Amino acid sequence: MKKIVPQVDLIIEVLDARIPFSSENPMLAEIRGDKPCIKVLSKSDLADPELTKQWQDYLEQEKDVKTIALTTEQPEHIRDLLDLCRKMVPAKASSVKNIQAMIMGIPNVGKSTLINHLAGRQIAKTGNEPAVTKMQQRIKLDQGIVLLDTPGVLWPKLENRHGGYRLAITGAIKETAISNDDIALYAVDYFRRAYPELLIERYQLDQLPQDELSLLEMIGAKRGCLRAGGMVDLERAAKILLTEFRSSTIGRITLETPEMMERELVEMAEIRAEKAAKKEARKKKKHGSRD
Ligand SMILES: Nc1nc2c(ncn2[C@@H]2O[C@H](COP(=O)(O)OP(=O)(O)O)[C@@H](O)[C@H]2O)c(=O)[nH]1
Ligand SMILES: [Mg+2]
Repeated sequence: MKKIVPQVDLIIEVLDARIPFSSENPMLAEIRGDKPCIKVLSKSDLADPELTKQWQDYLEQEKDVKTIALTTEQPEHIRDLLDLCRKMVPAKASSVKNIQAMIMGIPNVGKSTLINHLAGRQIAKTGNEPAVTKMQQRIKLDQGIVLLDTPGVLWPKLENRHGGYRLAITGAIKETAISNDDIALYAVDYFRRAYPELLIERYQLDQLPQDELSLLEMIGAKRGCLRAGGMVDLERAAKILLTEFRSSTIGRITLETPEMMERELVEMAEIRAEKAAKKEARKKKKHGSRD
């Protein structure tokens, strides 16, 4: 990516509107330098519209960044992205020169679907499987825009445990060390606090229990996920909850807000500082014992 950036006029980063923070490339700000950037909030039909608006305002505070929320539910708006590309590169806006745009995003974020809509034909394979796009390719679009498609790569946000959970909840990561039950428990705990009314409505609950385990059990019981002896089958309850979140059957839900992002960035910085301090202390100790 570092090699390609100098050759392009513009960078298009495709983010999942439900997790604009956890699906972003944490290195992008550094890599792009002063190249203009469009952040596409994809699958916006699944996300909370109010929060999508909040995210757009927030992300556009960064210099040379514009955003656009898109969804395949409104394909007629997808090509607005091409107009925005031209606007973002004023030097070439009124010229016949091509605009070279690099497009990037984690697997499963909807990048191939977007490219196919922009091109008006089937170019990239789509699928609900991470990493379908493997090769880099150049795609010529209308309005003199050339897309440089890069393979979808997932940059591990190991530092932020919340990011791992949220990527797993949306299905962006399939093979994870976290069990389905834990993912669903994390999800239901967030829904309980952020979208209580959606849970009550969807699962016909009278009230919400205070802890996530009781809540997931209650949902499982409502759905008849019972094992012999009347115990709730948590694994099945977890599957139902995650499937219904991913299809937005529970409702339009966004898993993180700009405030949450800022808080977590502070936490991450603190953890990093703590680690560095410990390392320093160890070094000193080692050095000291040698003297
Ligand atoms: N609900 C919804 N699903 C979408 C949208 N765009 C893509 N998808 C689905 O997301 C999955 C991944 O899409 P794909 O384009 O292959 O993602 P890529 O890995 O980033 O290239 C597919 O099942 C698509 O049908 C959208 O706007 N809304
Ligand atoms: Mg793809």
